[in-house]
Amino acid sequence: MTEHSSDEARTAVVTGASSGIGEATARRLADAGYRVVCAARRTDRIEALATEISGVAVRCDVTDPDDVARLAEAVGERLDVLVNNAGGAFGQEPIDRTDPDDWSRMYDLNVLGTLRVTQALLPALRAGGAGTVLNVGSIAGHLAYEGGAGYTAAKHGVAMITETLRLELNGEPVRVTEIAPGMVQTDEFSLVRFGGDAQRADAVYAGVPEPLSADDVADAIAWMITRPQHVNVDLLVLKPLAQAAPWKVAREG
Ligand code: 8X3
Repeated sequence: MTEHSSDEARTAVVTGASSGIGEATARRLADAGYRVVCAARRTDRIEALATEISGVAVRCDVTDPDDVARLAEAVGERLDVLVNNAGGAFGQEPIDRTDPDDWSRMYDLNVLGTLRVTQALLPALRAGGAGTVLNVGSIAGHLAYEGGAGYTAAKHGVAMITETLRLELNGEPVRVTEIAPGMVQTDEFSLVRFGGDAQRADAVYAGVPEPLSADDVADAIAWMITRPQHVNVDLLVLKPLAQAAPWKVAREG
């Protein structure tokens, strides 16, 4: 296995780094000694974050192949870690009422976004000699829930990218891993899902004693990444104590 010399900073790319799990992961990886390339659409946020953690900000919308090509250019020839975090849900309607346009957007963002960035950065991960691809999936990628089909379909797609890539890279020095969080309370996930309806978004977490925080997930991601390179955490499912399933949450009050 190729090892890096101790004075050479390892580099990690985090997509969707402007908020939530992505931002928290960028901070955790910087704490762990990585030079973090913070990629997202909102340049003001990633520039502030990059300044704070001595990283680099690269504007990147993962649904835009030109942006992804520019990200790969900014990364250069060698890369150690890719965290495919950019993603999200649009809508939560039953199948008989769900909007196919929401499904297209979710597939483009979650599945094709992960594919585009992975394809573009895989050469640098291979060249680094000790790479890791970590896909931020969801419990929605491993089960079904009512109203969730568009999102669960997309996250199942992410899970299959993870599984397939691990098979295809077998024998190469690149780990392929997935974290599958359940209920995580972030500023934006549910608000985006419900098109800015704060009441609907707040109801998701109502009475839940302690949903996961973005930092709880980032902590687990950093743990997965900082295992010795021969240890591949295939899949880590992370839920708050109060959640047994998407539809089974112990609420107070
Ligand atoms: C978010 C978890 O249960 O809302 O990825 O689908 S869930």
